[in-house]
Amino acid sequence: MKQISKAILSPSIMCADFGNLAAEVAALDAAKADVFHMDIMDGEFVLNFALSWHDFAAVRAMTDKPLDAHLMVKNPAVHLPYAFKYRADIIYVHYESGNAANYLYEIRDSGAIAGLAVNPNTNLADFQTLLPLVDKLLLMRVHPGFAGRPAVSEVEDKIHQLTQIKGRKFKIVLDGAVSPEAIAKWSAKGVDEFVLGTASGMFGPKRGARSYVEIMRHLRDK
Ligand code: S6P
Ligand code: MG
Repeated sequence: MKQISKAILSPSIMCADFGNLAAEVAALDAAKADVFHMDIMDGEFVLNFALSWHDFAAVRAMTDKPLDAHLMVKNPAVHLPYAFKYRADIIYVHYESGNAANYLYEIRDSGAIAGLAVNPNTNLADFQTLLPLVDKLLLMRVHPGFAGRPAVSEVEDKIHQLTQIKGRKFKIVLDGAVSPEAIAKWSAKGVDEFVLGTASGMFGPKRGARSYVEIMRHLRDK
């Protein structure tokens, strides 16, 4: 069995067609998306606004699949009550937002899966002591804020180092510029989950006329 068949594939909903959101969520659900990746931004941590909690609540009502909340925000304390209220299954706080240990404890206490997200320029040595508090580690392969950005090549070393940790208890998730080739390469090396945006062909011009079922099958066949 190929490694990729075990990978968790998580479409990034900020890339979906918001004019047809209910149909998009239903089609992704039917295509066997594992997790719906929800990018929450505040316009300060990153210079963009993707999804709001209003959007999150709407998607929550449309599917029983797990939803994550990737908090690209300056002050997670303001946002965590919403993540709990709208039953985010997985909650990622950024290391760069500060106070990550406190937030990770709070997320675990709530019963949600505790995720830490790290930007491309953040080194493993900076967040290593937090790893025992982490269920999922999301590595940004692009500078966060927008879809369609190029991969930062220096991140590859960090991914490699993390996949080499013996007895690792947390899952590794890649977000940003996740191409079919990146999925094939890194799933074989032990990366557990991939966020699907434009580089995967799930959304945007690379998609062409393909259905989500076809794309998901193509990515799982890699
Ligand atoms: C970006 C955000 C991501 C994007 C995804 C887009 O800041 O966290 O989840 O939605 O990376 O993917 P791509 O392939 O267009 O970079
Ligand atoms: Mg994201």
